[in-house]
Amino acid sequence: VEKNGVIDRWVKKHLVLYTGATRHPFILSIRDGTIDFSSFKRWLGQDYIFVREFVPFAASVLLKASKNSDDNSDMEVILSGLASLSDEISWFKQEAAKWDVPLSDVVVHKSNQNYCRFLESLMLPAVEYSVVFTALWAIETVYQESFSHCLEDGSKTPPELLEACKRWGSEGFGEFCRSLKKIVNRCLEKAPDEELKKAEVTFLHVLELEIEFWDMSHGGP
Ligand code: HMH
Repeated sequence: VEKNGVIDRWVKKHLVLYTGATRHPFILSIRDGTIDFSSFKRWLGQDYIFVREFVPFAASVLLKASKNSDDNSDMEVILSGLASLSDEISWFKQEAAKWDVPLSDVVVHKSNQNYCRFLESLMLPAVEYSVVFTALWAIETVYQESFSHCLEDGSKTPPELLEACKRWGSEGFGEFCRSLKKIVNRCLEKAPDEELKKAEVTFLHVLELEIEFWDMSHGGP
């Protein structure tokens, strides 16, 4: 049995916000089959833009791992994440063609812009490894927890959306997220108080940005 780490404490402490991000009405509408496909198409176009920005962010975490990490396996975990992002970009293009979403002229929504700007701020060399790793873990885990919920027994996810849900809801991606969590817990264990505080604020910021991203997809302002 794994010893409870910092992450489990934070998730408990901020459970309302965490649940807001991982059980959003957009996700619940996929799970109960009531989703409006135009919402899904909006999400698809915007998330493609997001993922393209997420690649350099993940690469910046890789760079920090190569410089700061005291564990060689960190780099391999991030590298495998980067490799699946290559696959993910191809998937987005294929999926967009299927749904008639023209990726070349997606207008970037304000919430998406905010999120991408936040990622950019984290790419600065001065931002600590434990802080950026917390963000990486949170970003991936919100999607894992959300989409795996749409695959659980009793869900009425439309067959057209199963592939999207499996991309992030599958056991393989779950395993990846658990590897990320172990690394974050290890980093945070050793972090000075001030850095720990920064990482916690970053975690909360990711949750807020994820909620706004779902709101945007769901048809919010
Ligand atoms: C907005 N958050 C958002 N998009 C994603 N693709 C992920 C997380 C997971 O990579």
